[in-house]
Amino acid sequence: MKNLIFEENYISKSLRVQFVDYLEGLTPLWENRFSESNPPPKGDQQRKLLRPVYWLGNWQFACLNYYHPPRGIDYRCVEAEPFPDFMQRVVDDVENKVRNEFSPSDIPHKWHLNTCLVNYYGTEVRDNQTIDLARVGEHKDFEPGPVASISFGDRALFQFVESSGRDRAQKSKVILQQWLSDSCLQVFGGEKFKKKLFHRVQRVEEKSGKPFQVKVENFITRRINLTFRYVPTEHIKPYRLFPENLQRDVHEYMLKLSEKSSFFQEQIKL
Ligand SMILES: O=C(O)CCC(=O)C(=O)O
Repeated sequence: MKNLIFEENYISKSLRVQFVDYLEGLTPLWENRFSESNPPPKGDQQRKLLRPVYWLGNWQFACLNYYHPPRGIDYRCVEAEPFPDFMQRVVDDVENKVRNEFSPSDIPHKWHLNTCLVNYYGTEVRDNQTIDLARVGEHKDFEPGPVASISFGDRALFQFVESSGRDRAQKSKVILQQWLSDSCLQVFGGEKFKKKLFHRVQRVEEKSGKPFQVKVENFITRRINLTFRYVPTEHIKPYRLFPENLQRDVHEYMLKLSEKSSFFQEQIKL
């Protein structure tokens, strides 16, 4: 049984049009890492994330410190918009693949892909200069079970690595790498790829010359990646049930989202 799937051209041309229309229509947020209730630790400072993001299913705001079991589970996941129908059908197909191909011991009880992080990769334009921000440092995804990723746009060099930890003098060891191309599917799970190894995006090519029409000021998007994950539903709560200080921390973001989304307009009516 496997715990890694890679399929090129998984998304058909007509489905791709639906995805791109939908993704270009979203208004991603460029979040700050910290907030009033969660200030930067000593020696660190407030900063923007490396890229704009959008979440479906639940929004894991960076300043709420993301979903991080076993301890970081309460008040991390704010209920967000459901997947649109066309996307849910793709997700159903991916889940079937996983159930057919992965070992049952690598699929948690009740696992289903109910969360999606959309990452927008590209270049920031600041003071007439361009700054390439198209990468992700090594990390693990802590949501339980397999994670499925779908990519659009320029190719990205994705690597599974054995981390060198805090020893910056030493490089992490690349165990497996894969170019993630437009419309491909990648799924990873299990002890090795999900639990033991870290993963990262080393770089994104700049070849297609066809940036996406995404509504983020001063940012040119050349790749969009969606990662589908599972968060146990009892750990997802509507905004109105969050403690007041945490509501305050994310209120500006909720307001911004509600400008374009009737779902978030309802959520902020306390
Ligand atoms: O962009 C990608 O291919 C991977 C993104 C990723 O590592 C993540 O969202 O955790």
